[in-house]
Amino acid sequence: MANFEELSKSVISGNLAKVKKITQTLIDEGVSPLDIINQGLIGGMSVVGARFKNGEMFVPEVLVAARSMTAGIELVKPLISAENMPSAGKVMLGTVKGDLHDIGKNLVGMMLESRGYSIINVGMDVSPEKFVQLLKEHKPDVLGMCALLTTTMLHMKDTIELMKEEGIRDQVKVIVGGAPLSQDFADECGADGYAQDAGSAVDLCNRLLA
Ligand code: B1M
Repeated sequence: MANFEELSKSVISGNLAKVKKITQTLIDEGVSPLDIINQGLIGGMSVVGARFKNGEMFVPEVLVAARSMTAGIELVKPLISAENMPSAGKVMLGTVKGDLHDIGKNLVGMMLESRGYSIINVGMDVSPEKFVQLLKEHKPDVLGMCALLTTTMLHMKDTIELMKEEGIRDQVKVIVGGAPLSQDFADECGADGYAQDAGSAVDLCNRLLA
């Protein structure tokens, strides 16, 4: 019988084949997809984060771990999306200029998708100009910006300012998220809301679009 600890350890060691195997076993055993993500896959990635911070793991190892976590998420994703939820709105998600972290953003997208939102994922390293162009093109109900670096989170404010200049700020709700952010920062940069994690991002979108 597979367990979350074994799954977390496989994420930490970047053992993609084992992550897939254990994830599939957990699915077959009827374990909740959200528990597999939160307790197994993200649990492992949190340890990777701590070790990376302490200099016990390095970028290539972190990347391999991140890839294995994503492979596990890909297996679980169809099960979450299959939940019978009504269509809720269109959300555009992107990581801000200069920032190449996309795991959390993709997770947010997946959670939103599972709750019936349609997602336009515009990727990483998205400049304010590009965001504005894409907003005009796709006209989403919500723009969700993500940043994982204290240096890049400042581009959220730049993007919102440019949206104002271009006269499109009132046409879309703006939410922000990412590990270094806070509600205070979100207020300061003029966002409509801040979500600490993927589950809260769903609640926030539900509230903003109610
Ligand atoms: Co980077 N990195 N990284 N990294 N990396 C961090 C963020 C860091 C905290 C590590 C550390 O030092 N402890 C640190 C940032 C320090 C800071 O600014 N305060 C850091 C650094 C310094 C760097 C580099 C500069 C390292 C270097 O090159 N010297 C470099 C920068 C590259 C760049 O972006 N220009 C870099 C590179 C990388 C990799 C490419 C190797 C890789 C990213 C791979 C990828 O994303 N495809 C990577 C990783 C994996 C991490 C850590 C280890 C893990 C991040 C992650 O994916 N977490 C991270 C350390 C850590 O977080 N402990 C670290 C799992 C993910 C599920 O969580 O993204 O927080 P998170 O998302 C959560 C919430 O924040 C929230 O919901 C998610 C799920 O609950 N959320 C939102 C996220 N986005 C949201 C959006 C929303 C709402 C909620 O609405 C729109």
